Amino acid sequence: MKKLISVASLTAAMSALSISASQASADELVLYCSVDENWCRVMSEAFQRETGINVLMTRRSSGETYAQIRAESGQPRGDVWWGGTGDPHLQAAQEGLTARYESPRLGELQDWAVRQAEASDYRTVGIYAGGLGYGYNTRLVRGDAPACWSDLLDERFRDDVQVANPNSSGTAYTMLATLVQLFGEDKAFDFMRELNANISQYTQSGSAPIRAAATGETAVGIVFMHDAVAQAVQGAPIATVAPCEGTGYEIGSMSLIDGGPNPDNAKIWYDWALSAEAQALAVQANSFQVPSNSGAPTPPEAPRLEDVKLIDYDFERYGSSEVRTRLLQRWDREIGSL
Ligand code: S7P
Repeated sequence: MKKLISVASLTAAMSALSISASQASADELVLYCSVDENWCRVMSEAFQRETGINVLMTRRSSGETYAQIRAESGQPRGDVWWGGTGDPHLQAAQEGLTARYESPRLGELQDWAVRQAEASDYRTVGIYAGGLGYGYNTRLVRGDAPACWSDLLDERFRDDVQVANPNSSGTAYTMLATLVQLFGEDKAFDFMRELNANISQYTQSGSAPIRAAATGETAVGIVFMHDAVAQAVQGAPIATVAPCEGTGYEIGSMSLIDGGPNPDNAKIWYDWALSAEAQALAVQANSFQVPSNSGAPTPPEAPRLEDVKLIDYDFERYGSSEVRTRLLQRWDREIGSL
C-alpha cells in the first residue's frame, strides 16, 4: 500500500515537474554548488536534460558560498545553494539569507534530513550525511596504523598532515566543531595548536588534503571519510580512519537563496534534487555519502555510519551565527596566525 502511494505521488510529482519544466524550458537557474566539482556537473547536466532549464553552475566550498550569498544579499544573484556542510546553511537560514520552502518530498526523507529542515524553519534541508575522519597514504605511513585523533600529533607526521582552513571549508569547520564537542573548547584549541606543528598546509577546499595524500604529496589528509573512500575506489593507496575517540558528521544541505532571480526554477531543482532518482546519481560522480531520500540506494562503498563512534553533533549550536562566527575568529587568532 505504502509502495503504491509513493509510486502514485511520484508519478504526480513527475507530471507536475514536466508541466513546470516545459513552461520554464527557456529559463535559467543559477546554482551555487558546494560538493566536488564532478558531482556538481553530473547533477547540473542531468537536471538540464530532464527539464530543459539551463543551469549556470559555480562550485565553491561551503564557507565561501555562505560568504558569497551574504555579500550578495542586497541583490541576490544565485537561486539555489546545493550541497556543502549543514552548519553554514543553518547560519544562512538564521540570518534570513535563505527562503522558507516545504517541499512535497519531505515525507520521502530520512529523519535527520527533516530535522535539519525543522531546525531552520524550512530554510534548509538535508540531502546527504557523512562522517568526518581522515585518510592516510599506506605507502608513506610505516609502523602502527594511525587510528585516533591523538595519533595525528605524532612526531612522525611532522609537516605531513593537511586539512583545510575552516573559514573557507565546511569540512574543516566540522573538524573544529567536532573537536570542541569531543574535548571542550580550550582543550580542542590546545589540540589544534599542537596539530599545527604537523600541518604542512591549510588548503582552501575540504577534499584537497586527501587528493594530496593520494598522490603522495602528504601522508595524511583530514577529510570526510567518504572523500577518502572516493580516492581508494579510484585505486589510490588510501586507508580510511574513523577516529577512535569518536567523531562528528555532516548533514550536507540544500537551501533556496532568498530573493534569487529564478524562484520557480529554484523550486523545480529543489524538489528534483530531493528525489531518489536524482540522489542515486551521486555514485556516477564517485561520491559516497549516505543519501537523504529513503528510496535512494546507499552506495556499498559508503562508510557505514552505524559502525562509527559518532558524537551527538549539536547542529543548531554549531550552525548558529554566534557560535560559528566566534569559533572561526578564535581559530584565526590562535591557529591561523601561527
Ligand atoms: O563532495 C564532498 C564533500 O566532502 O564536499 C562538501 C564540502 O563541504 C565541500 O568542501 P569544503 O569542505 O571545501 O566546504 C561536503 O559537504 C561533501 O560531503
